Amino acid sequence: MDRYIVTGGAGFIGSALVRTLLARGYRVEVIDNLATGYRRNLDEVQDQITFHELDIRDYDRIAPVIAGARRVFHLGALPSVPKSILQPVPSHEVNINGTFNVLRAAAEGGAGRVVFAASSSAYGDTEVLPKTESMSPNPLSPYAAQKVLGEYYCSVFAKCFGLETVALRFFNVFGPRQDPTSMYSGVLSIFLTCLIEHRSPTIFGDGEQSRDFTYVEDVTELILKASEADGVSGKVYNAGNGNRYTLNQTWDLLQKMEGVSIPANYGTPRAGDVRHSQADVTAAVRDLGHAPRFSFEEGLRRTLAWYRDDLERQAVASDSGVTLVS
Ligand code: UD2
Repeated sequence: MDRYIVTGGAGFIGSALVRTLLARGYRVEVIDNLATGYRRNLDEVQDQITFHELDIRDYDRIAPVIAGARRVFHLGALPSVPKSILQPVPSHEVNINGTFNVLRAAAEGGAGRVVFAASSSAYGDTEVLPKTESMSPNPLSPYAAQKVLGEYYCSVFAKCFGLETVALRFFNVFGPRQDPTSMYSGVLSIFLTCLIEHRSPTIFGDGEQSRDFTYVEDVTELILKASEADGVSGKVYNAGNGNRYTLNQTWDLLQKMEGVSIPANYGTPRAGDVRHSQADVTAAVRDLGHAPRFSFEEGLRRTLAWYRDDLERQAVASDSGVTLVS
């Protein structure tokens, strides 16, 4: 049976993709070193997958797993713009050397198409919105530069080594299982847990920066489409929703949804931050059949419900003395 590899499959987007693939009846193998992902993200599907606790920096160990796979979804990365500024070495090693290793393993091992998780941060600040793939990259952080180089490597592997590749620039993906506990966590995971616990979030800067927040299931569907579409190898596509909301609008919306009033705190702007982000999805719709289904509000509702259930699960587990080991 054909094998589908997901690097970073214990992460929040990767574990959602694993579920999407399993729902299609595919045989799924995960490569993850659990640096930022968690085994618990795969809890109820663990019997249906093969889990390889491996680091993508270790070519010799990942190569045999990737060899011969029908599709490789390369989502393994050290995310976060600020983390890449504070700790550029590990993020370089994982995001650049690790990506090279995955592509090399796929090319040398005769694997099928690799779909790479690139980033909307590639654009930096542009004068024009929405952002289209024809704009020149303008990375503002090591993380953004690493993701742009990953795209270049994808296209070069397609040109020079005959490996099929597609890079998708993810635009601020959110949804269930996004880890809210780190200082580098995605802003919506932080906002949603603050909302549930009636705490004020800290907004970095004036809150007028905007993002194209994209619900995770729309992204996993697009990843699947990108893995099968004809005539797209070597190309780069936006994986966004096409809308944008400022952080102030977003926090207001969440308070209205819950019927509460919790003023946010404001802190200093974050280094490396992009001011505005919004995807032009024309090319993804045309070439890949992208069809986002979830409005921002619907995505927020689903994610909020998931965090609420998860907090209750954790409370029950701690009352019963069970330790949730990640
Ligand atoms: C970037 C990419 C995104 C993805 C991600 C991976 C852009 C536009 N987006 O996300 O596509 O690759 O990196 O890490 O580059 N913020 C607060 N308070 C908080 C946390 C964040 O105000 O507690 C702000 C932060 O300063 C930023 C916005 O919220 O302006 C979004 O931050 P984020 O860390 O969720 O994602 P971002 O945009 O760096």
